[in-house]
Amino acid sequence: MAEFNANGNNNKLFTEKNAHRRLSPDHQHIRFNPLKDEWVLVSPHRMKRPWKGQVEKPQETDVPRFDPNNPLCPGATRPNGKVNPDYEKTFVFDNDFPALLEEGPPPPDSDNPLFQAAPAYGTCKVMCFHPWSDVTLPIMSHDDVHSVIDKWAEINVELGKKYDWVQIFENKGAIMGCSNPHPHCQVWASSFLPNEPAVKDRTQKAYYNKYGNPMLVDYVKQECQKKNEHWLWLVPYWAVWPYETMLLPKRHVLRIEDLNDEERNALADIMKKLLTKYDNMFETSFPYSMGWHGAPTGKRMNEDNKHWQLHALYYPPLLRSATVKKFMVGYEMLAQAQRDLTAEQAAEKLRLNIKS
Ligand code: H2U
Repeated sequence: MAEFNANGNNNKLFTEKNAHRRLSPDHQHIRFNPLKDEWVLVSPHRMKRPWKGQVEKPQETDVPRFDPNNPLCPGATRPNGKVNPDYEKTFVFDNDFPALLEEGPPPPDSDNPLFQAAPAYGTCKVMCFHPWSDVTLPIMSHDDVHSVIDKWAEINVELGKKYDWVQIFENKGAIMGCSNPHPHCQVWASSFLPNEPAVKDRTQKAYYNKYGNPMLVDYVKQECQKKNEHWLWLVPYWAVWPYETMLLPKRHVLRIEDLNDEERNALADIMKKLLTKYDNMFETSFPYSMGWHGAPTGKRMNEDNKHWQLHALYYPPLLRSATVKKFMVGYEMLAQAQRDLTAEQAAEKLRLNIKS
């Protein structure tokens, strides 16, 4: 299948800059995601069809600033009897219902290729962004968002000493399975590299070995615009979710803790801007799952990881309005991901804040 237009020269990777812009915005095609080594079917003509499918409930809007019964609030007692401190910025605690534990018996060895299991150890944390339940990142102050970024970096260092992968992620909105409206994210650290980063480790390494540059650093150069000196926010060429976006440092950065203060400030700025754009898109507190991917940690910390580039991913589920979501079912489950509007159309709508 079509590969990159590579000519083998590290400094002239692509024979025609922005050739992808010549893709028809009206006709179906498949696009390659080099990070995940998979294809997405793009069918922009489907945007014309009328919507007769499921309509979701509107987002919860009347969240009280403080609810003593909300286990994420300052001073609240969690179901296990632990009392939260009266925190004023961020607050991190051990998840009371963790998916990964630090210890446990390993599964039995098996020489049968059809029945393979391996030990899995780890720890899960919950991180509250702010003491108030009625705020979200885009409406928090720049300083408070900066504190969140600093805390993300700190956790990555702390858990990265022991674990090979530290997954920082935020589920926002009930539609994304978020169980609590209080602004928070989760951190799951594991003794193993989960599937998504394992594939990205392989693809980025292969690209580096072939072209001599980190894949996403080359991608930044191709897509770069000047608005933010340190960060690039874009709908990736290979996006699957309608308004999926990626946030990339313009400099080659391996992990979140490697960001300098200027880059953290610029990140707080761009996060507030992009999340405001999301909220304005369908005039709702925009739901999404987001997370950070950077070079592995733990025993992989001292390996050669220069093929990695730090990036954040935003996967919002909405398609047409605050209440019409994209379903990843049917063809997506059985064949491959499919999207309607093109990545370029989605980017234009986000840029101009036009509803579809
Ligand atoms: P969501 O980000 O998907 O809403 O998850 C919130 C997490 O908070 C969830 O993993 C944890 C849940 O286990 N939690 C606690 O650890 N203690 C509580 O008292 C409430 C929720």
